[in-house]
Amino acid sequence: MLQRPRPIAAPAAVCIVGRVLATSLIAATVAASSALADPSFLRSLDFDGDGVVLVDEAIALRNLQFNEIDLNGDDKISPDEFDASLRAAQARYAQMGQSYQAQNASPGRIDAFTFADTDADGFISRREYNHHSARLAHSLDRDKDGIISDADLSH
Ligand SMILES: [Ca+2]
Ligand SMILES: [Ca+2]
Ligand SMILES: [Ca+2]
Repeated sequence: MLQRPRPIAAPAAVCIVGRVLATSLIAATVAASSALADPSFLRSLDFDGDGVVLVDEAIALRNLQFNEIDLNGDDKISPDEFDASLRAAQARYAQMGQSYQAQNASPGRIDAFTFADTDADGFISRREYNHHSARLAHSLDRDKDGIISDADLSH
């Protein structure tokens, strides 16, 4: 059962995050996309708080997250590093009073990892990660106008 986060008296950007999270869960890619769905990440993009984020900016900034997830710097994300990034995301959501449903079931992690590991070698390479960033950001931009807006996420 999907349960949408319900921020109370939240600014527009935070409401967007709730819908991004719900959308991502439906797509079953939320775990691999945790950096993009990260509330602070989206807020950092949405400077004027109008709920609009450029697709290209979302891709570029999510790509930068690779270096944070790749803890040992071998230019690929192992399952352990992936799990660590999920735990960090969960902690950030908890700070905001939101739950991170993808954490509730480990099969969700496995699915998301497998989804991003397109050559199935057991690691998410930088190339695979960047490819997934683009795929995710473009999937959120439903009307394909190059921005992820409130309208894209409201249906
Ligand atoms: Ca690594
Ligand atoms: Ca791989
Ligand atoms: Ca759009």
